[in-house]
Amino acid sequence: MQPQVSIGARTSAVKRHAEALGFDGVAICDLREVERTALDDWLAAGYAANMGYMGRQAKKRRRPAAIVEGAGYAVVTLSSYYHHDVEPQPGARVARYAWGEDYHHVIGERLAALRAKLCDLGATPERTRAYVDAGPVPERELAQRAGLGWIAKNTMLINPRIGSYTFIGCVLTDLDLECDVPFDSDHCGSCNACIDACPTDAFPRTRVLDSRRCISYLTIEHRGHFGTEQTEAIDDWLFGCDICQEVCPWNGKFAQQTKESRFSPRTELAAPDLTQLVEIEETEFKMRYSGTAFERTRAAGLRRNARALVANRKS
Ligand code: B12
Ligand code: SF4
Ligand code: SF4
Repeated sequence: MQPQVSIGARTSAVKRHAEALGFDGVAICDLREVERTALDDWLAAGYAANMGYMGRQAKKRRRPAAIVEGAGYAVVTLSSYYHHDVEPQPGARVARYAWGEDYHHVIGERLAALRAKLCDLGATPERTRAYVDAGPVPERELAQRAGLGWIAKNTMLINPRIGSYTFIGCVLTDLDLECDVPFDSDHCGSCNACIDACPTDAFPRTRVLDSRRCISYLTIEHRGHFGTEQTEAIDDWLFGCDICQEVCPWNGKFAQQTKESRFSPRTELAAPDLTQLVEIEETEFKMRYSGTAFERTRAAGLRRNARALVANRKS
């Protein structure tokens, strides 16, 4: 049963609460079907590489209303993780999103508080669930639909106020809320800087990314060894890649320093010492990197990346 507060007052209360929790953007959309062909074509072309979960989740990604039974709305949030440059160790670059505490924890905590607010306002707890980069949620599409930005040529969701160095987080809910207007304009214009700058030509066309060629995929999601081509492709990137965001004029002008102290750069993440990583074992890896985004590669993946960087440095 939903309470007797007007839908407008309820929606404002949710948004005010999200802002107080530290989110840099919040908006609401409904969970009607996702435009089918983009995801299907992407999967059929093999652009998901070995991320088998993308195929397994496809049915729900296309039909987000099926993710949580009874949930018809998404409260979509943006959180900036941008931090000014940190001097990298020569030969080891790390993508900005991984410089501080694991965003799954930080944003997950904020989303849990937002979910609690939705439940206070009358949402059914079993029909109200939070997600950040986990589960079958088509996060960028929901953010675009909620009006938080456009899906740019580099496939990132760009918000015109703060750029693209943001995490998207969602709470899917059955609470009736007022939806925002989708962001239907495209502000890339004639710019092609990201496509031109990608060192591995990972964009077969604008707004489509072939993960098999993407340094972010290779260094984070790829399991197993690297061949020569993959070793060379990652160049000096130890974990992730930011090139197609660094060259974007919207980030140049509008990226905003994060307000979240837990995203402040830690030296062992933002400027790691390669020599300590080429032989790193699981126990030490856990001691050093528990609670950070690095956990995703485990010790074996980080070792592999570090060794590739050393090989690239020599060649
Ligand atoms: C798989 C994945 C990857 C893969 C593939 C990336 C890709 N471009 O598809 C790899 C490992 C390469 C990757 C890399 C990165 N990722 Co990633 N990734 C994801 C994940 C799990 C799924 C993305 C996906 O569905 N891809 C499939 C393609 C087909 O989907 P899509 O490009 O989003 O397009 C869909 C819709 O947007 C729509 N669409 C496309 N164009 C248009 C246009 C219009 C007008 C409309 C209406 C719809 C539409 O159709 C598609 C079908 O649904 C999401 C989290 C999530 N649950 O969604 C994070 C996510 C996209 N990643 C994120 C981040 C931060 C990164 C990196 C920056 C990390 C780094 N620095 O190394 C890089 C960026 C590389 C890049 N240019 O995309 C953030 C992006 C935040 C943002 N502001 O956009 C997300 C949202 C995670 C999060 N919760 O914050 N990622
Ligand atoms: S993250 Fe790096 S490798 Fe991947 S598409 Fe962007 S520039 Fe290319
Ligand atoms: S670099 Fe240019 S084309 Fe690429 S996302 Fe930014 S504005 Fe769009």
